[in-house]
Amino acid sequence: MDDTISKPLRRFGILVALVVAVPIISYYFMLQKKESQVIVAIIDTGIDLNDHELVDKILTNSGDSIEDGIDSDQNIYIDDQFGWNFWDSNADIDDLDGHGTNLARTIMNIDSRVRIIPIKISDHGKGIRASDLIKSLQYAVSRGAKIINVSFGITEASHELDAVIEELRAKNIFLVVSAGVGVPNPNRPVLLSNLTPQKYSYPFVVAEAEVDKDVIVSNSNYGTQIDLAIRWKDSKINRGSSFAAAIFSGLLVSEVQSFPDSDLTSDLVWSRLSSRFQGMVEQSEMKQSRVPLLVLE
Ligand SMILES: [Ca+2]
Ligand SMILES: [Ca+2]
Repeated sequence: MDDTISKPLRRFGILVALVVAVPIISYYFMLQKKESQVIVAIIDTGIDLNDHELVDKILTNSGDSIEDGIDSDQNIYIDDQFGWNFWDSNADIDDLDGHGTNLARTIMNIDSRVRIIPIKISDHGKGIRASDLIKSLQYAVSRGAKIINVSFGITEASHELDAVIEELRAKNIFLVVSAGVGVPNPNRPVLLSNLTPQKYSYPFVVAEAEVDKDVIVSNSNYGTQIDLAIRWKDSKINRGSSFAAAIFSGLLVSEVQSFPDSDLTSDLVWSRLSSRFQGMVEQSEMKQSRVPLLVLE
């Protein structure tokens, strides 16, 4: 082969390859970067540390990632490399119950482009204190959460929570809350105006709709606070409004992914999702107060 022709040709070929490849590779890494940006805090029973798929999705706190007994980032939580356990006041966020783990799996099932902050507020969902809810929400904000999932409600109220909820609103951090079933008796639904944080207007309060009837499940708590009901048939997702909330958190992840560089407000996200509503459903205890239905296909 004549080297005087092939050399410039080879160089030209390499140049073309670079011109084509570099933007593709950059775009790929840009997508990877953006796709890992939606931070979801799950305030619940923690996360199963044996579930490697989930553990890979936990957001590491780079400011205090070494277990050395030193609060390196001086946020008062010692060695909070993953999250914090407000129930036991330590950094152990392992889930002994399974509820928090299943919430995380549900969110990932809807959209896996997440980083999770596991915040443990109870071992088995009982005895949750308002003061810990406040600290949990503040912790989620400090770690950069865009979405906070709260699949429980408490009867203890606290005016200190008003300011925290207002902070979430001001910062466009979405708070997703389940309607839940009766507290303390799951068969005796309560008015949501008696439950925290359901009674606030800012959170998205999500209920579970019956699979085959246009009604919210009969043991659901009730009130005008419910923003929507979700219906799903997928047997991989547990029943209960805890998981309706997690589904909605997952849908919000997708919405945030669609607006990676903007301050997406709850009003905008609501108007975008409302195009997917499929009619209205009744509440068993308050038939005059119907809510929009979202069906998970
Ligand atoms: Ca710390
Ligand atoms: Ca440390």
